[in-house]
Amino acid sequence: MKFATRAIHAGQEPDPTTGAINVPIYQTSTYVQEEIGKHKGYEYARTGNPTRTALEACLASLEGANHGLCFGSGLGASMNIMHLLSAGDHVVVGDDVYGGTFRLFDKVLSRFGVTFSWVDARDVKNIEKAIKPETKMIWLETPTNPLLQIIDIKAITDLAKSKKIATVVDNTFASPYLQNPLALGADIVVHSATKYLGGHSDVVGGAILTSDEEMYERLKFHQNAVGSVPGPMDCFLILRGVKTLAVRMEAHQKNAMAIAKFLENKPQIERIIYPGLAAHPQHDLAKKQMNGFGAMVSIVVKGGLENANKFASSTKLFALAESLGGVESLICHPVSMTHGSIPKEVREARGIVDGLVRLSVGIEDTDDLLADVEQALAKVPQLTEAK
Ligand code: P1T
Repeated sequence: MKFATRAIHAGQEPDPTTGAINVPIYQTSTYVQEEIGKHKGYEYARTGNPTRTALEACLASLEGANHGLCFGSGLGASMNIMHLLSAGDHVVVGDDVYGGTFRLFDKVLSRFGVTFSWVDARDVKNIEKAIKPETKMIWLETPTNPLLQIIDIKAITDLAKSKKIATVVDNTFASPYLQNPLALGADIVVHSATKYLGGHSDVVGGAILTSDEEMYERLKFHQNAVGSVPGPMDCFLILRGVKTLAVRMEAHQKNAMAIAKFLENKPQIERIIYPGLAAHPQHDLAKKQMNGFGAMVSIVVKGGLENANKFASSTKLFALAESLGGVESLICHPVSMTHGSIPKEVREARGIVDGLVRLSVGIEDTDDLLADVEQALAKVPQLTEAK
């Protein structure tokens, strides 16, 4: 079956008791057993819940994975993956990642004796150089948050396999509709389901997908043992969102391309970053490993914070808020919002500067979004020289 069909049907048989077309919200914490040791496959809802099972099966199908596991947030899913590691293990991480991932690794996991090397993952040689005897994992995001770098998944997983190192790809920005890292050699895919999977900015969730049996058993053990599972209502909402993922992503990226083209070469803008523009340094790689370019657009406004703020506070349809991937357009200032936990000198060295503004382009009418961006840009003074 093709993607759009799997998004609607995978893991979602009509309810055997009532015929309900949608998987019910099994709002229960426990399940009655017939006699000691005899039950219907569910004992306690941290360990398993049928609404969650349906979501896990659906997402696994969309990523081409044998197994799926869902969590109460994207970071909950990421932490569950990190439980594969022990004190003394080392991880090589692409240096442009969601600020919360940086915080989890740098401020939490480092206290447990796991060490990290942050490298520019656009060049596989940087990954290779950072590998040590104790390296157990390579962690990548692509496209990255917020600079929309494209990382060569195949080149890195080839290297990782030759050294028996696991590769994890955070596929949140692409969604499984646009990119399937397992097919490119990754061992584990992680998603913030809060974003395109849920798609309506009404739920926080996370997911892990893998076809590696041994890793799956360990990840499942920790899902139950550590316990950051999602509730059934949240699983239902994500399942409902996923049904329209294919049509939403098409609409999202059509709008994103229009916005990116409009913003290209505007005098108030120092830099525009969208993988779909021929000027993007990894445009060809994006074409090769993705089925589209996504709907995140980042820009550096000339004049730093002051003008970035003028722009971000002048849009009317693009709401100034964290998060992304919902039907409604959002605008975010990474320095003060999503990436605020990264020390100033570190983030500036990585290109996360005060003038950077990130757009999550929604699925409203293209002309309305263009008009909104145009009127907001008109409020930004045109500087004769960039600060
Ligand atoms: O928010 P949560 O569901 O826990 O997901 C964390 C996460 C993981 N990976 C990526 C690539 C992400 O972008 C996020 C969350 N990001 C935002 C909230 C944001 O505005 O960028």
